[in-house]
Amino acid sequence: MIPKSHPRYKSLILREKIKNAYKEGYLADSGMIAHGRGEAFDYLIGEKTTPTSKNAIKTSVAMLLLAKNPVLSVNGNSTALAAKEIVDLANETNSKIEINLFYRTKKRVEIISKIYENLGYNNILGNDDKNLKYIDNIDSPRATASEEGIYSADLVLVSLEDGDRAEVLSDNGKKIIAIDLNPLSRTAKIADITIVDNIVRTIPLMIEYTKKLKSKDNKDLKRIIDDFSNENNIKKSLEHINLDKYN
Ligand code: PTJ
Repeated sequence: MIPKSHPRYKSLILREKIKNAYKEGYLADSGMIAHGRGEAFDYLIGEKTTPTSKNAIKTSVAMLLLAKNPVLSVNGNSTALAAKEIVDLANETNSKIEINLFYRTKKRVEIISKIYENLGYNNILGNDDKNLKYIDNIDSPRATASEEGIYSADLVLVSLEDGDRAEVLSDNGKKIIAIDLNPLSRTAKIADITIVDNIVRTIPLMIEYTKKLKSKDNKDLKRIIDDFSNENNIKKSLEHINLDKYN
């Protein structure tokens, strides 16, 4: 039992979630290493959503609301940390949810499907092996894509993954939103919008922004996107990770 008074309470609770997900059999063992990497970057940005990331979050929501077939791609880590919020975001933005795993096993896919089902989300994609398609040029099980989901999506939100998938999806004409605490990851650099923030803070804020932006017309949403530069966003995010905080 972690005492609430512990100065690192929030961080320790997230570790518990990650550990439990591993014990329940749906988090990859490497997922614990990935979480540790994320923790280190989160520490450096001060474990708060920066104004820069808030703007990236707002712009992401504008993009989601304008997309024709947006898909939220989930893996073991994102499910362990934010499954309920991901379902709420999918419902608010009319997005689909698709399981896409680097360390894909039948058992992990089954457990993750069940988690979303238990949250009342019955249309999870990416779990029907027989009907999956494969995206060319991805040399890992992450190439899987359901026909009605990632394969035909115009926008894919990827989180807590780094590698070659974002690049290939982008080459296939899809817009990419990445949630990644590491602003220097391959995925972060390729994405159209990179949210350098912890997924546990990002998704609730995306839901808040969706409620605010839903009533705007398309022209206003487009303007938000036109005013955004991901290059500047990443540069500013790097500036937040300055090592002068020791004062
Ligand atoms: O569930 P699977 O089989 O698809 O496997 C998933 C893992 C996470 C094991 C796999 O995608 C992986 O190895 O990821 P990487 O290459 O370590 O990348 C994870 C990225 O997510 C890193 O850049 C981390 O900094 C970042 N990250 C970790 N935790 C968080 C995070 N970003 C946002 N919020 C977090 N809580």
